[in-house]
Order: sequence, then structure tokens, then C-alpha cells
Amino acid sequence: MDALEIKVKDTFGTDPGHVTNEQIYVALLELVKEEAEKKVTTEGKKKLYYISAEFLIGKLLSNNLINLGLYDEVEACLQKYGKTMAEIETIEPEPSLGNGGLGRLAACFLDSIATLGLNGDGVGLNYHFGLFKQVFENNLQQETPNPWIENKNWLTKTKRTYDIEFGGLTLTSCMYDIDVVGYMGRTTKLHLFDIDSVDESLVKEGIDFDKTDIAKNLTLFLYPDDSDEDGRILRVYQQYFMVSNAAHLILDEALERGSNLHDLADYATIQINDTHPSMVIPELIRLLMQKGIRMEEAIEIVTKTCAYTNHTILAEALEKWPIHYLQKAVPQLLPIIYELNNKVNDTFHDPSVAIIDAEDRVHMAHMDIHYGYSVNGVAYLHTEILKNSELNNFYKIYPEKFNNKTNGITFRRWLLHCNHPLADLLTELIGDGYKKDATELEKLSAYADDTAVLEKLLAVKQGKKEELASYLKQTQNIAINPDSVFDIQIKRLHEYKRQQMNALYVIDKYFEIKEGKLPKRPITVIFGAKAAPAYVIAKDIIHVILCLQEIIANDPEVSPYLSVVMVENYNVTLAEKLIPAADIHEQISLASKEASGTSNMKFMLNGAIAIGTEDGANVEMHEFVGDNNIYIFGESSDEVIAHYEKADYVSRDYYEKDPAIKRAIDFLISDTMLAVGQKENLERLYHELLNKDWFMTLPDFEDYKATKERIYADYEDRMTWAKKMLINISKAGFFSSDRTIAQYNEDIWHLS
Ligand code: NTF
Repeated sequence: MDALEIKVKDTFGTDPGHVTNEQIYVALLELVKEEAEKKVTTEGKKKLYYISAEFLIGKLLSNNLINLGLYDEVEACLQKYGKTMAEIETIEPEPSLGNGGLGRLAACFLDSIATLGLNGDGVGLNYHFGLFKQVFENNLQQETPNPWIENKNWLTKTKRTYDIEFGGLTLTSCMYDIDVVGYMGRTTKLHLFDIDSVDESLVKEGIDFDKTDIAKNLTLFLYPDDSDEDGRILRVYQQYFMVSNAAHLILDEALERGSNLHDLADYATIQINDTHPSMVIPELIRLLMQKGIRMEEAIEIVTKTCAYTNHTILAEALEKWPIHYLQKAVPQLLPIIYELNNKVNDTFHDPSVAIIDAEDRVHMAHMDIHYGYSVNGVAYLHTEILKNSELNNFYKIYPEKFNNKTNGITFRRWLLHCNHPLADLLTELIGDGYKKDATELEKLSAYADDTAVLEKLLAVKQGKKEELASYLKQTQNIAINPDSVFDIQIKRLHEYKRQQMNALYVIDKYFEIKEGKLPKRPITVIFGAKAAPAYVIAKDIIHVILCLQEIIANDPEVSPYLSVVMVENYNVTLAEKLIPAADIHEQISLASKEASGTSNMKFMLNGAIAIGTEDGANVEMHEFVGDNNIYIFGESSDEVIAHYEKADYVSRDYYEKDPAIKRAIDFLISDTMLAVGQKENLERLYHELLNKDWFMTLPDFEDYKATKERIYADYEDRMTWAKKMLINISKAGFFSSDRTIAQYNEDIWHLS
């Protein structure tokens, strides 16, 4: 009997043919948990704690089975009983414990930590609804709660609890664990802290709730609306709850392993993932002092233990908490933060590197840089920008702390799990060594001119396009033509990522088709994106895309040649379907603004070709694949930074100079758009682009358009295109998160 048969027999007293899919799911859940538990080890003196507000883990079942080496056996067993893993998978809810790349990166990192057998765990929060679920109504985004915790799930409640004190309130935490199974490796833990008193019924209309009742709302949502002060203070409560629990856990475990706390840095290293966990620094100092260590020494110990990763240069995303928020939520930290600030001021006498600014705000990143031992960016260009401009004053003080760790993705989820046919083809050609050592993908380049292989590659892509088409039809009632070219942009909605530029291009194409200039092959432009609930312009951009979708679908002159689709509630599960099916992927952020990007790597690995700016990790991709295998356009990051410095960009000039731009922008408030859209939203975006356009969509538009024409034309030479696909895949090895994590370990963590 197979493992699954035994489990079903033990649990339900029968065979898999006589139970429901839900029961099979439950049996597999149990099976995976048992197998994972067998691989928990805690070797090594020093341990890594990766603290993050987000872990966008996605569904876990298939991935865990693959990593345990059980997937094929289970799939074969299910087949015997007329079932498939694909069916069983649909039962699993997707936890949305993250927002975008930052959270997905943390999840990929845990997979690699486990795979490489490193002694490291993740620490975060157990949000009951995670990020909101997106629904479209009247071409507008609405937000609704996204429950994911069911009776049977991946969480295991542990016995670990701490009393966490806030100003005037003490809450008792409980720690839940999710096993993270490495690929043929060990199991690490994702520790998610929660409180028992959270009350889900607080959420009434949409995602609104009483933001002041901390005991009931603390872990309801990831990123509760922060457009008012109560929302922002709630975020401080959440962050402190996360790091205070983490700090207690770290000290307890270090003591258990034999530390005397003076030598904490030999037992623990903490990676602060963006600034959300920054309060771990003063909290650890506070706890060490409670245990009798003098402040000076406590500061020294913590500085040797904490390392900080920066994920953005956008000023508004770098957290600065007003002192009075901290005074309310975590008054016990303030004396420590004041002291840390005084030391900085006494030493450097430079307000630009102070922790507390003239407006009484605490700069979390500044605290991390002064009181951590490592500061890293997430792609070559990003780290250079940090060193040379954004954080230059800090770089001058601590050049030795700065280092780059270009992001990576786990090839288990983003190839083995999401693209079985491609993984099989690769194995057939180069063996399966690449599953453990991604650099072996290079071997594929030997087939760059092998027509039979190129044909197979195209066939795999076509198969995945057809799968996506039927998935979207089934799940969202969206019809797309698998013989069209799939041109995909999926990522958080933000003006710097310039979904609006893609939308303006769609409008331009719409006009061309109306004028009789028809594309050689129909084009399907696919978007997937959530906008932060309080980010008005981002929601306007979604509105425009949805309006275009409706207008074009209902225009018989245009729809045979062009269609626009915005998938609803873009999440990891959808990404797993969209990425393998993509022909072209859009990485069109304003140069200098995208720290790295990680969808670019996932698409590359799945044989899609990028159109992109020289930004984030695109720069490194470009270097690897060469000019012929990526479509680069637009101003360079130096040019963009110069525009900001000189404040010389005037969007209206481009509007007046370029008739195509004028036509596209005017269309936003045309009768055609107003017939399906909301005047207020459309006019707001129109004025934004015309009078501000802070992320400089218009200067790059002409080049973008010309490059799109080139990429669509090149797509028609199918063999040359397939060769581009193959070269992209063969050069993707560098972007494995196994490589990234090995580098973190070698340069920052030093785990044995
Ligand atoms: C994101 N940062 C960046 O915008 C992406 O370019 C990058 O790939 C990911 O981090 C992962 O490093 C954020 O989400 C944040 F919060 F920092 F703005």
C-alpha cells in the first residue's frame, strides 16, 4: 500500500476511492505533517531568526509533497482512484500572509534555508484574514476579508506563550508553527504569534473594524488601513507584538543552547526584513537589561546580532513613527530609543543620520543601520543607489556594513511545482541535477540551435497557455485566446511600477486597430494587481484597466485583435498559473525605483521574455542573457535621478508634443470611457498624468511603444523566439534563492 492509502485507511477506514476530496486533503495534510516532523533538526550552535511582517507562503500541499519526494507517488496513487492532485489542491485555501515580493521573498528564503539545511526559523504574525481579498464591482476594486484558517490546517499550536506588555495593557501570546519542508533537506519552522482574544466578528462591512480595541483586533489583518491615526498606531502594536515575542523566543532558545547572553551573538543572528521588525533592537536591549546586563553592553550585544535588509528607496515606504505613537503603544521602549539617538547625535552631530528627527519621528531604518552589523540591498543596482545616494551619509560612516544580496526565488515552487511539463523536458535534456544545483541549467545552452528541442519548448508553452485559458474560464469566467500572444504584468499596483504606461499603450493599440493597422497576431494583455485600500490613484488605475477590458471586449472591431484582462484577486495560486503561460512579461518600473523585482526571475525561469527598464534585477538579467534576449527601453536610473534632483520634468510638455500621448490621455475622459466608468476616478487619473506624473510615465512612452512593436514582430519568428526562451531559462540559475541564501550565510549569518 502507498503512504496515502495507509493514511486514508487509518483515518477513514477505507480506500481513497471511497472518500471525498476533502477527506483526501485532510489525510495528505496529516501525512505531510508527520513526514515533515521527522526532519526537524536543530543542529549548530548559532541560529538565524528571519523576522518578517509578511510570509506569502501560498498553498503548501503540493510543494511540501514535492520537497518530501512524495509527489509522484501520491499523484500515481490518486490516479488509480480516478483523482488528481490538481483537484485536491483546489480544496486548500491560500493564506494571504503577505502583500507582494517582500513577503514572497521571505517564503522562498525559508524554503532555501530548509533545503540548504541551515539552522534558521521564520518569525511573524498569524493574521486571521491576511491581506484583503479583492473583488471587482462596477469596474472598481472592493476589499473583503480573506479567511484562511479552517478546522484542519497547517498550523500547530505550541505551548509557548509570553506576556507582552503594551502601555496600559498586557496580552498573552501563543505561538503557532508551520513546518517548512526543504527540498530533500530538513524542516524548519515558521513561528506565527497570535492572541486568543482576537474577535473576527469585529469585521462588519468590507474590511472596516474598530481599530482601537487592540485585544480583539491585533492580528485580524495584515496592513490594516493606515489612512487614520488609529490604523497607524495599530500597526505599531502589531510590530511590537511580533518583535517582543521574537526577542523572548530568541533569548529563551539561546539560553537553552548554553548561551550566557553576553555571548548572544554566537548563538543567534536576526535578519530584520525591512523596517517592520526594527523595534526588535530596543526590545532586545530592554530584555537584556532586565536580565542584569548593563545598557552599554546590551547595545553592543544587539548590534552584533541584528542585520537589516532594505527593500525600497521610496521615501514614503521607509517607516518613521511619531514618538507619541510609541509613547502610547510601547512607552517602555522610549528611554532606550532616546539613549540610542543621543549616542548617535553625540558621535556624529549630523541631523541627517539621527534616529529622531526635528519633527519627533523615529526613523526605523536609521536605528537598524546604526545598531545592526549589516545593511543589504536586494539587487546590484539597488545597493549601489543605497550606497551612493539614498543612504550615502550612512555609507560614509559604515562602508563595511553595506553589502548586496540579489534576490532569488525557489525553483521548487516556481518550476517543479508550477510547470511540470517544463521540468520534465529539462530533466530529459540535462538530467535532474539542476533541481539541487540551479547553475546546471547552463547545460541547456547546448540545445540553443536544436530545432527539435525548440519545438518541444514551444509545445510546453502552448500547453500552459491552454491550461491558463481553461483555468480562467472556469474560475473567473474570463475567455482568452490561447493562440494570441500573452503579455503579462502581475505585481502590486503602484505608480512606480507603471501599470498606467501599459494601459496607455493598450489605448494606443486600440486606436491603431480602429484605424485599420492590425497586429499580425491577436494580443492578450493580462494584468493582476491589488491596490492598497487607501491608495487612491492606484485604485483609479485599476478602474481604467477594468473599463478598457469592458470597452474592448464589447467592440467587435477591436476584440478579435486585442483583449485586456485583469484577473481578480491576484495571489500566489494565480501567479503559479499565469507565469508558466506568459510569452512576454512587463518589468517596466521607472528606473531606480524597483529595488529588485522577483516576478521577473519567475518568468525568466519559465521561458518568458522580458520587456523592461534597466531597473532592479532586470539589470543583472540583461547582463546574463545579452541584448538579443531581453527588450530594454527607457531612461537609465542616472537620468531619472537627475530629473528628480533638477526637478525639471514637466509631463504636460510630453502631452503637448506627442500626438499619440495626447490621444491616449484624452481617451481617459472620453465619452467612451465615461460610459462604463466613474467620472471622478477617470478625471483624477487624467489630471494626475497631465499635471504631475511623479513616476515619469510619459518620457519613456515613445521608446516603450517602439520596443513593444519590436517584441511583437520578433515573436512571429517562432524558432528565433524559442531560442530566446531557451537562453533565458539556461541563464536563470543565478536567480535561485538557494544562491541568495548561501550568500547571506557566507557574508552575514555565518551559520555552520
Ligand atoms: C519590495 N519592497 C520591492 O519593491 C521589490 O522590488 C523587491 O523585489 C521586494 O521588495 C523583495 O526584495 C517592498 O515591498 C517594500 F515594502 F519594501 F516596499
